[in-house]
Amino acid sequence: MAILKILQYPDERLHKIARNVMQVNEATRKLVSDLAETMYAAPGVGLAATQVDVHERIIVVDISETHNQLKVFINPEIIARSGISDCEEGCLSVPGIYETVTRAEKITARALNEKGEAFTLNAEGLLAVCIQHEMDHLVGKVFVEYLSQLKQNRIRAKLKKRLRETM
Ligand code: GNR
Ligand code: NI
Repeated sequence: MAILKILQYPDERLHKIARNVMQVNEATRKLVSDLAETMYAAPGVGLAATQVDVHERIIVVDISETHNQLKVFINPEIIARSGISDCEEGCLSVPGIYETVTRAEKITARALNEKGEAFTLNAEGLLAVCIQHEMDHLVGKVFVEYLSQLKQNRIRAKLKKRLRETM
């Protein structure tokens, strides 16, 4: 297991589009376990492979406080969505920034697990928010892109300044 480096916004690599996993194998499972370890160490409730500069459609989510409800989604799709809900979101790639984003309230996701088996999951609340947030990462979208251009510019300037100060 290894803790991987999380890309920090604004890094262009966060905007790459991930490709599908063709075969779920040992290398996939190693990456999943590293993603989980990196998410728990951060700590965060989700992590997408994109955030560690691996551009494959893999996300991990665990919204439990006890860190024992890991959910792995390989090649995830949202096959149904309903309702709308506002949630204050944060992102491990955009540290210290919390903003409200509007998303579907309930979703049905379909994906493969770490054994390569297909499953579907109904989610609502934080779990639904988190799955949508992570799936956005796989298509190169960071949550701040839902905000006004003015807010995005401010966030970018703030994080660039912070990066300079810590180098
Ligand atoms: O740790 C995280 N918390 C969070 C809170 C509200 C909405 C979404 C998230 S996901 C985030 C981890 C992360 O950046 N995943 O990509
Ligand atoms: Ni994120």
